[in-house]
Amino acid sequence: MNPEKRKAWWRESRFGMFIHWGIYSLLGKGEWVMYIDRIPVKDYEKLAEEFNPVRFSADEWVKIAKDAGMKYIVITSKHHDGFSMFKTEVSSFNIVDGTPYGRDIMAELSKACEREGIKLCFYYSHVREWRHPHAQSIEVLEPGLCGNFGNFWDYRDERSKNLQIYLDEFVKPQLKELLTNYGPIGIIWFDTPSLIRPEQAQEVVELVRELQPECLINSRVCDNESVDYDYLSLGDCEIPGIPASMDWETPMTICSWWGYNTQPDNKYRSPVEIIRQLVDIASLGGNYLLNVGPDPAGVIPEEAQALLKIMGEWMKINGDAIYGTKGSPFEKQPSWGRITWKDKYLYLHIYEWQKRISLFGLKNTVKRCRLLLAPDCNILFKQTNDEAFGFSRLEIDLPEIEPDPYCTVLVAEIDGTPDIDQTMIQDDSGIIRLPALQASLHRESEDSSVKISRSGAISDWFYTEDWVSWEFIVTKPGDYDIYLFVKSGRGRQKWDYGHEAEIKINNRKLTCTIDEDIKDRTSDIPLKIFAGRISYDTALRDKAELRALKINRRNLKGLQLLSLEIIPADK
Ligand code: JFZ
Repeated sequence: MNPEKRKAWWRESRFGMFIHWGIYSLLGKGEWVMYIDRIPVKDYEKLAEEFNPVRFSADEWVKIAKDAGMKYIVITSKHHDGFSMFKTEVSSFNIVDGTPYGRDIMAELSKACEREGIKLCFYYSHVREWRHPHAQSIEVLEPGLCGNFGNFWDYRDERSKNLQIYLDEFVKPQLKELLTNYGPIGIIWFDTPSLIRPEQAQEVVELVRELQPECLINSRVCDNESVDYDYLSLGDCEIPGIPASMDWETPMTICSWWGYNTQPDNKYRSPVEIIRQLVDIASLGGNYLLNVGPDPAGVIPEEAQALLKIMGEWMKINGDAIYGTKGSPFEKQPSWGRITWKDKYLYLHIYEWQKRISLFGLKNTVKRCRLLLAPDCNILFKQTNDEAFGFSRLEIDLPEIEPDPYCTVLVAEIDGTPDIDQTMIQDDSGIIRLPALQASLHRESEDSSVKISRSGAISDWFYTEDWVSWEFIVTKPGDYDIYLFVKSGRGRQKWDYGHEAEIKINNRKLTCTIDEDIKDRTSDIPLKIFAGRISYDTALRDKAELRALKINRRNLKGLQLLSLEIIPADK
């Protein structure tokens, strides 16, 4: 099966529902409760005797997903607790044989999804499990540091665990059932591969390919790149800082937890947050898999339903700007919002409504512009070419209407595939943001490993021989303050600081120290380091060169630069 063909429906979908549901919902403390409370298997399995979700309705869940604009559903068929949410011959610890409910919800979901044209997909925890004595537990967290995320309270002797037994006796027979008994499956969404060996994982992949060649497999099947998969699952709730060159998906919670949680600290996201997450991710070329955690009765919590209803209302008007689109053709996102595109249409997702927006570097001719929420509204725009610097500018006058409270989409029809001059030009905000992603990396150390990480920061910058530079156009003379934005640690995550930097810009040389009182730093908000003030007397092309005079790397993080910013002194 051609991987491109296999992924076509998934790329078109862009937006799916994740569902974490299991007997753990009875305790209202999320899907890790068995591990966190070290509940012995013999006690945990008693939960199944209480599980009777009489209010479950497959039709209702599928309608909620479809009305929200979601095109696929990934539901936990078996999570780390080892309870199977489907009829299985492998273990009686399952929803049909092991609970008073006795119904196979996956069979009901399969029929409802088929009726409504929604792809049914299964999450499956194939390595980490707390019930089976041979499931994996030790995990390598980083060089020299391991974590034990298996059941070490019932099964203390790690040496007696044999993952192959678990894979052969439990996992593979269950995958056969999941890929035989429920019709066409869109994805097997593997999770937490821990220490499964590549050859073991490849056998699992081959089994899926053999049973359903069109079924997608995500990257969490194995941590080793040699094993075949179809797309990258980012870290939980991870939104990258860079457009990815491969297919990827962000799994996102709609509140603080994946599984049903009644704790007071469980907070739901806002409508603007989830809508802009969807747009941010689509503008980077990814899929958004938004999770709900149904309660023990089988009901999706009201707060989640309310958010999904708002999302659906937005998608009804703006879905064209998401489905089947590609990430922004502009390397630099505009200050007013995000961009997606498909065919001959650029979709301008406007977060900050204003009188006029500009777009620089578009070489295409724009034929017409219209608002998705008001297609008949006449939109005035003009395209000019700057004589001095030769860059093109599209200016669009935004009408005096009530914009969408979350994101207003304007579609610009152009004369073909986007053709962009990626030169960095000062935009209407006056700020010139030079992202690491668009820097020229000068790797002049023979041990250089400097690169751009998924977060969009320069990473592995350990040697002062390496340096970075940008070229850009200043259109507005004036005084500007120069800042470095540097990625730092969050909570217990370590980072490095105390670096010395030198910036050459506008024939000036500025220096600064990248430091911070580490003990107080708990958020991952970037460090904003002032380097100095410069003046531009005229519009010009300029170049910024950033060198490190000193780099600390005690935590093997080095200088993690996110951007250099040239900010009008009066801002
Ligand atoms: C795993 C599960 O442990 C969790 O319960 C949930 O199902 C989530 C979707 O997946 O948790 C992870 C897995 C991977 C990362 C973080 C949490 N990661 O790669 O950062």
